This record gives sequence, structure tokens and C-alpha cells, in this order.
Amino acid sequence: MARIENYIGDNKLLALRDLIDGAKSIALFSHVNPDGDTCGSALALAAVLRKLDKDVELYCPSEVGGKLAFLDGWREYAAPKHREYYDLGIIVDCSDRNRLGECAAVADFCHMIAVIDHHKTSNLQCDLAIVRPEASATAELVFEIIDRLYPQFLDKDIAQLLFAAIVTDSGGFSFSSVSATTYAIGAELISLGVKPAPIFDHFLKATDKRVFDLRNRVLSRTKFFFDGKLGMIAFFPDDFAATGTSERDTEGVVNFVRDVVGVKIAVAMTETENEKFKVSIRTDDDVDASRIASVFDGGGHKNAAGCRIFGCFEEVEERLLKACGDWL
Ligand SMILES: [Mn+2]
Repeated sequence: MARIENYIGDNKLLALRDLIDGAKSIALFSHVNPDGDTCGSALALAAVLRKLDKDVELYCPSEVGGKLAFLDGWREYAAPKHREYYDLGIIVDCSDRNRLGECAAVADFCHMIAVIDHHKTSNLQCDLAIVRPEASATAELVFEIIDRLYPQFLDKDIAQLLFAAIVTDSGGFSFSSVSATTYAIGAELISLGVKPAPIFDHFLKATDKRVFDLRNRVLSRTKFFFDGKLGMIAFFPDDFAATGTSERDTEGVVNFVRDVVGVKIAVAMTETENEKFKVSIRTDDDVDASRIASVFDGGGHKNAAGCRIFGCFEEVEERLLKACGDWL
């Protein structure tokens, strides 16, 4: 039987319990352009905190919807807020203040701040940091927190949220970040009643026809450099207009480029505003994506990172080519 590794030391775990015990009102924060991990983890925590009779509100600087509408409680992000001040703020799956967007101002008004995250780099000021890059998803850490501090509340609904979070952040238990612990937690969640197949289908397979069209359009223009070791795609406002899609639908498309045999670095550029590009970088094991992103003040994980670059497309492409070329 695989053992679930404890990533969080007892001191931090008890410190978190103290913070929670000392708080009546708690705000939970998810990052901009949210994914299954930041929302699934925050919603699981919210469910537990409510069972502890806390007054909980959820924040995300982006609209939460689309595929994330699968997650129980997702509408709470859009619910009207009753407070401006919270005893405790918990920032979930986010290592960078910029990724809190306008919600950073709300976090500033929390009496205490805890961060639960698995990103390598963190620039957030906080009272308690539970940051473990070994975890494939923040949800692994949230599982550990609930399992060790509040096991009586770990039910099927919470298990479903955590399973969805792990599936989305680990590419369905397939990325190099996945460990025996990831699978052991998955098995534990399944034993609590989670049905894996519908979660895999929803998050990893089901494709809206419009997204399918967007994908074909953008992938058909893929450019390869350095003997096929670097692949680049770009999403422009025209692509979204022509297919009836939005920036949110770019999620995961870059992986099709990374999966091409020989590609070591795959880059997706999305022009979010005129001459402003959001850049996603995916790499194979030999290349550290977070170090490429850090050239442009971004960050992330070893094999998945991102940044923002301003400039016309040709300039942005040129700068990325140079930063990636240093690794190839
Ligand atoms: Mn994550």
C-alpha cells in the first residue's frame, strides 16, 4: 500500500490550525485565469471552513466559469461580498501578488494571511507560508491539511473537488510532478466515492466545437525553430472573434505542441490587449520553464511557467526565441 507522504511539517500544520481557530471571517483567494487546482482547492477548503462555522467568502480576479462550472460551489466566486475586512485570508495556488489582480487589495485588508501553494517561486508577504514544490497540485497540500486537521469533514463532495484539482494540474496524473503520494491521494479520494472517469472526460477530453475550431486554426500556424526543438503558437483577438471563443479557451492548447516528438520547449503567446502578450511555456524534463519565464519577470514550475511581455508580436517572438535559444 503506497503511503501518503506528509509534506507539511507539524509546526506549520498547527500554526494553520491556530490561524483558523482565531478567525471568524475568512477570505479565500484564487489566482487570475483560474484553473481546476486553484478553484478546486479553495472550494474544498471553503467547504471545510464552513463546517467549522466560519464566515467564508471566495475571491478570484477573473470570472470563474466554463469548465470550472463542474466544481461544486463555483458560483460562490461571483456571489456578492458582505465584508471588506477578514480575520484571515488564505491565498491558494498563487505565488505572485500580480496574479491576485484587483483582489490583492482585499488581501491587504486581511488581519492575517496564509499561503498554500506548490509553485517554486513566491513573492507574497504572509504570516504563514505552506509552500511545497514537491506537490503536483496545491490540492495535495489541501488534502493533507484536511486529512490531518479535520478528517471528520472529508466527504465525497470535498474529495471530488480535490480529485478534479489534481487531475487538472497533473495532466491526469501524468506530469513529471506526479509522485506515489499523488496516486495514493487519488486512491484515497476514489475510496471516498469519487468516480474518476467523468472527471477525466470533463476536464481533459471534452472539447467544445468552438474550442476545437480555435485549436485547429492556431495549431495550423505553428512555427518550429532550432531543428524542431522549439514550437511556437500565437492567439490573436481575430482568432477568438472568428471562432466565438475567448482567452480562457487557450488553456492546454500549447500541450499539443509540446507533445510533438523532438520538441523541448513549446510556447503559446496570447495577445490579450493591443501589444500585450500572455505567454505560456511548457518544457520537457531537460529545460526549466520557470527560468525562461523569469527572464520576463514571470514564474511557475519546472515544466510549466508563464509571463507577460509587452511589445509588437515580432518583438515578443524575437525576445522569446532568444531566451529559449539559450537552452537549446
Ligand atoms: Mn496549481
